[in-house]
Amino acid sequence: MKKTIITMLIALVAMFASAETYSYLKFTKTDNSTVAYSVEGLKVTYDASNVYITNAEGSATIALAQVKDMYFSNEGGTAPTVMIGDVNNDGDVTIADVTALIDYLLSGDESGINIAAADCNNSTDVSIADVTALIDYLLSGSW
Ligand SMILES: [Ca+2]
Ligand SMILES: [Ca+2]
Repeated sequence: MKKTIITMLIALVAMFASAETYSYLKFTKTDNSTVAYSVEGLKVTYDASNVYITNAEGSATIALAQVKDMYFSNEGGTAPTVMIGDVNNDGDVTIADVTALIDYLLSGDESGINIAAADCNNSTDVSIADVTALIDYLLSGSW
């Protein structure tokens, strides 16, 4: 029993000690975007519907319903993660993305298209070569 308490205390101390070295408090939202807040002067409060974040840079409010995850990190950055190949933005890379990509190349219509996910061969532009790369990925399972 004593051993358990000591172990818990060490874990707590380690937790606080490491928390002090982190530079950002980050939130992952339900749409998988992330926001980072500097821990400098950080104060976090919440009520039944929102999280209120105040730090040296200002303040922000996030609806609790939008919060998927909350954690400390040393990396800032607010760029949402992009799933390469998920051209139609439905969370999966399938043959439907090939269709969406071809439709886009033929029509030039970006509506409903995640253009950042369409550059499958990482060439910084979207062309027929990305269709080939996407089909290769679907057939082989690797980029
Ligand atoms: Ca998709
Ligand atoms: Ca490309």
